Amino acid sequence: MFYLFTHNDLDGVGCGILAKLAFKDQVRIRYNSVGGLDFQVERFLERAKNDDFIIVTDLSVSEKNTEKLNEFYKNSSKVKLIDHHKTALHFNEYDWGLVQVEYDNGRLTAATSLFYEYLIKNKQLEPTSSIEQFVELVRQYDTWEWEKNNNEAAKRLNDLFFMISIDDFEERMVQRLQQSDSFSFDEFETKILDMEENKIERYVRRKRREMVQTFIDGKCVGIVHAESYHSELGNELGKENPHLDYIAILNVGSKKMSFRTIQEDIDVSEVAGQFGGGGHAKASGCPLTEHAYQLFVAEPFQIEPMRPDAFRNQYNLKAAEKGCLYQNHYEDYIFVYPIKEDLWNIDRNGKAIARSFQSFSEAEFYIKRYHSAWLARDEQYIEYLSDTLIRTIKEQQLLGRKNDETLEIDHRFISYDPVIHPTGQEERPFSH
Ligand SMILES: [Mn+2]
Repeated sequence: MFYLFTHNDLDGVGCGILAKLAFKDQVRIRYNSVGGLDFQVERFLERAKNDDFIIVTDLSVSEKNTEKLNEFYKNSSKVKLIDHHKTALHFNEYDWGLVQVEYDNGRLTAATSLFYEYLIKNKQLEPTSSIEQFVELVRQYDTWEWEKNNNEAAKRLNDLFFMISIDDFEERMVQRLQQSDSFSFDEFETKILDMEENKIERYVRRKRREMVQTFIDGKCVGIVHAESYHSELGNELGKENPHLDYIAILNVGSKKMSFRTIQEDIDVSEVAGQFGGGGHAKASGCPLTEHAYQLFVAEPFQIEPMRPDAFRNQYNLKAAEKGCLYQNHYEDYIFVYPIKEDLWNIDRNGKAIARSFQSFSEAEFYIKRYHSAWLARDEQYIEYLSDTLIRTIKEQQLLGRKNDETLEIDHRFISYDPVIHPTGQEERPFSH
């Protein structure tokens, strides 16, 4: 009998599906969390028979179990551990360890892809194009390569995995891969995936209006409270707000928070590390400690959420040659305009700020990051332009009055229109 101990995420269950395809009813599979594996392996080793073959995929065993597995291997040669995590590379010291982080061409491996190649090499599984497609979707999802390649099917496979039970998922996939020439979702799966996608979209749209931005520890952070869809939320908010260093997603109920970034130079595992958490450079998490609560919940509580940029404008358009207007909660009017090619200025409440920018996006980055402003609606833009125009005319008139001689008077108008004198008195220069 084969015994497979594997992770309970998509990559781990991918290995389970391959094992079912290869060994049929000659395999027992246990899906484990990272913390639950060692107990299961230990229990197995207490009862194992000599002809049992134990395979561990996508997870590492403890030092103690490593010793025990090595003993078991010496007697039977029936042990294999296959993993793709850097932290597991030391298992390669053993004959039964197979740990590889990336392929020769630089692409990242997944446990499912390594296990697939292992089974084929051992002639325990016939390669087919549907299995190959499935394995590649799992690999792309597990390594985040799907994002770069915009591989929606990989993302949807993982969504489906979380929408139905592991048993149901395993059964569906095994059947599909045995019967179909190429991998695709069936009608039912497509339907529930579409529904889920709409639901996520609505959720993200709502959350977008709740995000506040502030500086914490010198980093510009977007903060949002959410219970679910952290990946989608972090991703969308990050892409929409490139002026933010990272997004913090808080769940006060479970006293946890997670961090996401799309910035090359930001490592959010460092941020999580400060509060006793960890993770990857682009996605991490930590407990919501009292200190973190102060910084991320209590202090930003007064801040009004950022508003999204106006999106139905005809006149106030980003990067317009005639300039465009931004607004914030402090009632600042921020006007961005080019003064020549590759040189943009910003006026804040009618005063030019002390520096200029080499591109519109650089100027916008500054406005959003340091003034928490959004693109104003057309109505505000027109009001701003007309106010500015009137003020300019008035200023010129005041100036003109001071140098009366230089002012050219058009008698046709003046004879009809009363003129307001700078003293405030109305005067009619020509009485008839
Ligand atoms: Mn994995």
